[in-house]
Amino acid sequence: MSSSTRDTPSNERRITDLEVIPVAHTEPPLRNSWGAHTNVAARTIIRLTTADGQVGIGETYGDQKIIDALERARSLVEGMNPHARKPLELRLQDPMTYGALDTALLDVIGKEVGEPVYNLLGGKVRDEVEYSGYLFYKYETEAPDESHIAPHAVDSPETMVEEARAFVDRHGFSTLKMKGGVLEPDEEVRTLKRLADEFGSETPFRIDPNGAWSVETASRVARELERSDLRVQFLEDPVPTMNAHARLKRNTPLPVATNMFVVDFDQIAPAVRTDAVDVILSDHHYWSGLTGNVRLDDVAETFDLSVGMHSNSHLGVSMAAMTHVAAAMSNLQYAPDTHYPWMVDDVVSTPFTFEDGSIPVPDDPGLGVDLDESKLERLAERYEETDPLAYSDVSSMAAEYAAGESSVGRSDWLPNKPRW
Ligand code: GKR
Ligand code: MG
Repeated sequence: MSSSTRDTPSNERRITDLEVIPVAHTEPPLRNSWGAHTNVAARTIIRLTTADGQVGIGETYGDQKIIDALERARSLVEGMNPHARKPLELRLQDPMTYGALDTALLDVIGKEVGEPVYNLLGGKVRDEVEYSGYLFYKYETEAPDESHIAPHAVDSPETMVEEARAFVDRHGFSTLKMKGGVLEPDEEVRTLKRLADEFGSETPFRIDPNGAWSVETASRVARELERSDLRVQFLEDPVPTMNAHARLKRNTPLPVATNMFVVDFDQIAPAVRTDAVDVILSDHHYWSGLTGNVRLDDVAETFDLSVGMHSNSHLGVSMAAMTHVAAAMSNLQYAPDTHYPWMVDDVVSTPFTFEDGSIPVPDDPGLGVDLDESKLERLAERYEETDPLAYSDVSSMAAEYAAGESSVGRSDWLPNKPRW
């Protein structure tokens, strides 16, 4: 079979301009098993323009590596037909770089054909996307204003219940995920039990220690949770490796989810072969964009695996992208995660609000969100002025600790795993 790289003749529809715009936004000092979020963090906004003036936007991580990769992709993107996504994916050979462009290309196409992005992904199977309320232990927030939720330190079961109450009252979440791997495992179990006392044991819970526990510790925690009346949806990355998950799964009937050891299509086969996972957490930022996420949804279903959705700190463009793709994923069985309620800055004209913990799927053509030029400019200037650490690069969180550069800096910090 001969292959062709001829994608389309239409010149006015071609991409003429790729803008890669790093921005800096404020973050609360959320804690995890690597360290804590920095006060100012980086993201990258992608803007594509076609010869006839159509604009498409995307958002991705903010580290120098992705910025450089997007800059290197410029010669492939400028001049391309926005519909020719597969050849671009093949030429890039990099799911993360492609993922950033895929969202912006689908936004262009959606506006061109007058369809919301979910319809380009096969159509929506839900009208609104329920998100989980993502709870974190945290340090005290510096200079909070009324938009900050839980500004005080959250470092005990009691303070976590206060945080969760504020979260649920403000956004209406009915599924709760707690970031673990911060306090002693028994203290984190005690926190989950206190949350169940507060919100009812029928509330679905998840805990995600990001691989901070050994198989032995995780097995003990799992037994404790099985004995409780907590409704545990899954244990998320309780242990550090695929092999450790396979061992853990022999010790517990609780489902196991991951966004750490199955992060690429190549890793699905070994995970299935070793029975290491029940739920793969998708993420369009690194699973080859929205297109790749729908592919993952189908592949996972073939192997009787469930799908959820992972998040990192993100702004409104990613919120829109996540909502469109979640609407189109028929095998998505768990409320996706989002860091969005923790964010105080945004780049979109109309930031999203949760209704009973859900976001209605936007029906306008494309992603259905626009950039607010003045907000974008302000956050882009801030990036230039502050040279923020990119949150996606987890080593930067550890580095922040090591350098002791922030108010939470600790020079003795080593995020080695398992920790307990
Ligand atoms: O934002 O601190 C955080 C999370 O721990 C993040 O690093 C993870 O990528 O949320 C993520 C997860 O589910 O593992
Ligand atoms: Mg996780």
